[in-house]
Amino acid sequence: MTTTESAATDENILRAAIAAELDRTRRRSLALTDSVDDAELTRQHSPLMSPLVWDLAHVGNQEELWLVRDVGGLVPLRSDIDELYDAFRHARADRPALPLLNPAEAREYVRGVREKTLDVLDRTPLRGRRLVDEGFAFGMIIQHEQQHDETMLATHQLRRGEPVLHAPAAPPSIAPPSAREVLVPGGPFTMGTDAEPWALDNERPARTVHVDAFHLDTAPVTNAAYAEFIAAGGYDRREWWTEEGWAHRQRAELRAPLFWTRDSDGTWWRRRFGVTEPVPADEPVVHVCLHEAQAYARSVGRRLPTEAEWEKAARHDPATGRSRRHPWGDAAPTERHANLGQRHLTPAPVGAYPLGATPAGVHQLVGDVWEWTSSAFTGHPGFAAFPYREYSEVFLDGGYQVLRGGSFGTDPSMARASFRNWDLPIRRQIFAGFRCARDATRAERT
Ligand code: AVJ
Ligand code: FE
Repeated sequence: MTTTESAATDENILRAAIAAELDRTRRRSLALTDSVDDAELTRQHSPLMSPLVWDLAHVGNQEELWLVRDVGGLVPLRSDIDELYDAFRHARADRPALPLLNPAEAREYVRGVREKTLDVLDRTPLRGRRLVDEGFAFGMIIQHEQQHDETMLATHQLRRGEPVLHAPAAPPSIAPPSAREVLVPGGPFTMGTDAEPWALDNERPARTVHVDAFHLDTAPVTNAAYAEFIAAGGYDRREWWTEEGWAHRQRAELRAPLFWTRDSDGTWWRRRFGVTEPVPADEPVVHVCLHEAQAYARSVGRRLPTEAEWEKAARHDPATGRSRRHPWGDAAPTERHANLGQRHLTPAPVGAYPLGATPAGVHQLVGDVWEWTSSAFTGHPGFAAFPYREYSEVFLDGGYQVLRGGSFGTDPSMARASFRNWDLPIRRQIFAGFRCARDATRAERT
């Protein structure tokens, strides 16, 4: 084969991979929306969330805007509905009152858009223009749909009624971490990325960041540990809360993680996708806000890691000095590395993924629960919005906090350890937990 022919072959392999990812993603969206009836699709299950039917048509609309119209240069299927599905025009709470596509229309719309997208994919060169280079725009739209799928999963968790989602139980703990924490030595590492083809704008550019030595917990904080915090009066000990956290704790009358209830003999129960069950002791705690995470950390004499600390622990390879894709290395995650992609409907117990640990022995950084960090969502130095300001830029320095690592509901297409998520410090409906860190002593720093 000539060089030109082999480049064409590579491009066709990439096209086939993109088509498969688009299809895999759409199956998830349809499973999340086919599992409830039309009344439940159009109802608002919580003022924090959109009706599921809005999310479905919105992912189709974003796909139409970027892939059909921008990349493909085709005429709109439905330019009349752009306004309805523009997340910045209508707050989530107001969306049920809009003249939205009904479930049958929304399904037909996303199907029609997808048909055009696949034509565009077939005839678009996947290089030459930054938007399409290495399939970026397709990767961006796949990740966008998967992010809404995780949001829809959170809507399912808020919904009342009989369970409609089913999945095998998460794997058991097979090799818990051998130590409670590890010392991450001080020094520089490469934060962010220039090399990941599907990395989003807020992960770029790569740059060198110095991180002082610190200790990081080898596992996220478990339900058992969190229940001890509650039993020790954690929600009433003002001294463990930040000022902002205490004000929120009072206002919102926080007393336990979202979805927890206590029965008369003191046992904690949780509601999970319509099933009420005892809180499992050794799973990472989930559905806590930043303020609860910070109060817990202070109660045990610790703190949350900064975003840079979290990323260094997850990516820096002291042997080569490189930052890797994942805590375990550069290989793509398998079901033995991390609890991702809604394969299970819970976080897995600590010790379920020894293969996914870092060489230093930090477990479950990726998957299970998003981890709150102590860092506000800001742009990396040199940040430039691409391809649109509304993905990241409008949220920078806007009071949002960074979460890292992905949850059991996060798709593997976002499992790279440079991926950044963000939300308001008070949010608890997302699948968020945390792990603790502490400063190294002076002696440990040298
Ligand atoms: C990255 C999860 C914070 O849901 O607000 C979806 C993702 N952006 N549509 C969000 C997003 C546009 C975003 N998060
Ligand atoms: Fe969106």
